[in-house]
Parts: sequence; structure tokens; C-alpha cells
Amino acid sequence: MARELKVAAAQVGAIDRDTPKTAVVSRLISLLHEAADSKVQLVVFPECTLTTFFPRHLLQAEELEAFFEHGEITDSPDVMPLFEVSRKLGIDIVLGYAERNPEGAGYNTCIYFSALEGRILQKYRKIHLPGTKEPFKEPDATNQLEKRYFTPGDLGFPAFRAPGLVSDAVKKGTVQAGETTAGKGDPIFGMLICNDRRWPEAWRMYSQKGAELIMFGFNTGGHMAHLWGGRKAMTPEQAKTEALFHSRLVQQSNSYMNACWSISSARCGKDDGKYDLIAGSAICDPEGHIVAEAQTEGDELVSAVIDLEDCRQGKEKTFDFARHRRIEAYGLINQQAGVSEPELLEK
Ligand code: CDV
Repeated sequence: MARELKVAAAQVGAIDRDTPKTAVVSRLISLLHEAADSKVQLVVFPECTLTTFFPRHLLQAEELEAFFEHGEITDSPDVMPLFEVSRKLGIDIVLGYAERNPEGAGYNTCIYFSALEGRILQKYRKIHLPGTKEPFKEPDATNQLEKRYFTPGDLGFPAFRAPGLVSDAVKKGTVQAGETTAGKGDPIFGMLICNDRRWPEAWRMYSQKGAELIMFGFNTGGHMAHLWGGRKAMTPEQAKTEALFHSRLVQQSNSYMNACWSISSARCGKDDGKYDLIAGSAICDPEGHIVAEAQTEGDELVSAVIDLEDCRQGKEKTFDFARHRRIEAYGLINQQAGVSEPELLEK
């Protein structure tokens, strides 16, 4: 039986260093209205949606703090209108933002807000923080100071179900003994943030909880020669094409290998007229095919009807984990983060 829902990535174009959050929220609300016009039920906004991607700048405390949210995001006067519109239109949202917790730690966070329940159902904090703590020496380098401003996420990979999105979802307490409920309940979701998408472990953690849709926002520089280093020399245009290729590659391959749908949502365009971020927001099916993709490098809604039933073939056959995974052979993955090469050969 089909378990269909209509979803969208809400891609967000350039945001300058001095753009106020309220101006960004107005743009997000316009995208939500567009989503409502085409009967979208769930919208995914990018990583750190509310401001310019500030980890590229070395910032003093006062300017830095203004990029963070302090306290519950749903109580923020700047952002509250977005949640009100989400409730009014009946559209669930995923929203990325910089979070300062009460103890003073900074996290690169996103939340899933349920329009039906009018509350945050799940929070995720980015686990894989790219870049450096100290800025590069070269003044023209684009920095990525996430290790300076954020702490690695401490919430794990929390898969969750969202209510009210598919019809006839099987509920707790209505199931006969021995009846299988896999693929019949409310949809199972997972959230990642940007660099996390490049790590198969992150996807696997969700797919071992049966995730049917994995959602993530990203800020991916088009030309980050200092960060990547050691790669063959590329023009900025070639580097941007390569960055987009890798973004698609990881989304398509991980969707396939985990038999799940995925939605990626880009913060893109040229912030301050010069910091170029790739676009390419996309919706990918469980066989690894992109079914909808952004056509611009600005604000754009990318939508598709997805059928969660399409996950069953992969989950029950090719990638039936219970039958085919060999955990006795995977110990190393959990024992060390880095690499230990085999010994050198004799002369
Ligand atoms: N915001 C990110 O996590 N960006 C990283 C790179 C470009 C530093 C990414 O994996 O896209």
C-alpha cells in the first residue's frame, strides 16, 4: 500500500554578514506559502538558515553571539513567526540554526517542528564538525571555523516518527500479536547536518532504526582550496563543479545503500557578493535516483511526492540488514577513529 507524502527542500540564496534574522525569516515564510500552494506537507530548510554562514569569519564575542540562538528557538521573537506560519499552514519544518545552550556550549543544530503538535519533536546537533580551530594564515583563504565555534553534537543520531503525514499509519496498541509493523507505521525520519552527509556511519545509525527519509541542510563552499589542500590545482569553476559532484554523490550513494529517501537543502549563492556556496538542493529516492533538483542558485522550493513504500525493496532484499550484515567483521569501525596501515613489505 502506498505511503505517500509531499515534501520539499527550501533552498535559501545569499545572506550577507549584516542581514538581520528577521529579513531571512520573511524569505522563509514566503517559501512556506509557496509550499502550501502546492500542498507540500514537510519543508526542509538549510544548515544555519537564519544568518550568513558565520564560521567563515574570525569573530569577536559580541558579533559572534548575535549569530546564535539563546534559549528555546520556538520562543525567539525573531523566529517565532515562522513557527506560527508552519502551524497555520499545517506544514512540518526542519530548521537549522546555531544554538548556544544554557551552559555556554555552541552547537550546530537543527530541529523538526511538527505543525500538527505545535512543538519540536526532535533536535539534532551536528556530529562531524569540519575545518579548523585557528584561521588560515593566508588572508585570502576562506575559513571554516566550526571546530572553534561549535562542540560536537551530543544527541547521537535520534531517529523518530512524525505524526499526521501519511494516511492509515498503524498505531501502537492496534496490532495483533506476531503481526509485522515494519513499513506500516508513521514515517521514520533522521536528520543530519552538512558535513555529516559525507560519513556513511551517520546514515547507517539512522537506517539501523529503519529510517525512511533522511533530511539535511548544507553550506558547502564552491572553492575552498585552503581547506581541502593537496588536491590538483583547479579553477574556481572546476572546484565548484567538483563540490557539487561530491554533494550529489554522497546523497545518491547513501540513499541507495540505506534504502531511504533523502532531502538536501542548500544555503547557496554569493554571501557578501563573494563567498560562493554551491546550490543543488535535491530529493533522492531509495534507489539512488534524484527525482527533483534545484534549478537556480537562489531561494527556491524543490518539491516531490515521495512514496515511503519504495524503501521496502531495499530494506527487505538487497540491504536486509538482519540477514546480510556481518557485525562480527566490523569491530575496527568502533575501536579506532583513525587509520592503522598494514606493516610495510620487506625489501
Ligand atoms: N558546513 C559544512 O559542513 N561544510 C562542509 C565543508 C565544505 C567544509 C561540507 O562538508 O560541505
